[in-house]
Amino acid sequence: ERSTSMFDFASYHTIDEIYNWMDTLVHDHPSLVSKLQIGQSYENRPLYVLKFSTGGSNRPAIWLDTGIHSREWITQAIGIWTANKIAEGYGQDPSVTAILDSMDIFFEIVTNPDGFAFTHSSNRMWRKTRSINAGSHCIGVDPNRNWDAGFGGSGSSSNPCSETYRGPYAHSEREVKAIVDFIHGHGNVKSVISIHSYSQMLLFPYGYKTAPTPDHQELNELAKKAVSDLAAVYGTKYTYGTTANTIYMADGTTIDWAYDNGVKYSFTFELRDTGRYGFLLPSTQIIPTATETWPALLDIMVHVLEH
Ligand code: ING
Ligand code: ZN
Repeated sequence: ERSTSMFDFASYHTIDEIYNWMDTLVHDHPSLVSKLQIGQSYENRPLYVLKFSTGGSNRPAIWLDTGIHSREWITQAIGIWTANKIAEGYGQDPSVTAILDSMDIFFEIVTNPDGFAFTHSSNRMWRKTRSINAGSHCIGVDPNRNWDAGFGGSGSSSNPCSETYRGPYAHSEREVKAIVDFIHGHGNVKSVISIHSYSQMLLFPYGYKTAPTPDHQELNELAKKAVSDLAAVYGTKYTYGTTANTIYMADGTTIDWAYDNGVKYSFTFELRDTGRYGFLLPSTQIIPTATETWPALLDIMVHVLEH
């Protein structure tokens, strides 16, 4: 019989396995977890979001996404582990219980399904979407340069063959537009946590300019606490700060769009490692990475709850 207790969290999985697992999670936690479809990918795959809610109507919400860059396999993998941890934590873990007693969590695990399928079938290192670019033989748009936040600046490319191609216009990618429409339609999203790999960093706005946000001090303090609690688990060291100052200038990113659209607590994790394995992180590191990231995620979610 189907049960999440039978699922192998310590392995990497295909999209079919992950989509089946989502149904199992909903089946095992019917009063807490439901599955929404927020749109379709370029190749017409469903864009699924897990909703964790104990009731109310349009409660303040936290948005989490993993796998917007398809080759960052550790992110979808910890997405599965983390979604299970949330589902099993309600009524058991005091922080999870407090969060879900007054807020909802939305979790998109396979945020770029076409790219993810392609990393399994053809090219393990595929990052972008799989949309056809008019007038070019190169495929795909960088879905973390496609958002309407400083779109078209120097931290992205106008060349369709580039890994950071921004696309023909902001929100040209269905996978991005679906999230934009969802967050705008919801209207009460307080936090966006967009999970990438690799580099071991915790980033917050801005990436399209060097000016600090009005909330810089609060976001910086929260990031400092989160990386400290992450390091306390196995000693994994993260740097933290604004995208522009910590990694590089990048425009059209998820978290800058979220912040400029009223979502104060907007963060990106860059998970393990720092380059030894890079995107090809061994599956033996899935559970350790998920385990150490969890207290950092909880720090952010609890802070959102208390503010
Ligand atoms: N790195 C991110 C990228 O899109 C990033 C870094 C994250 C920039 C969030 C801006 C905002 O380039 C990877 N590895 O994808
Ligand atoms: Zn990425």
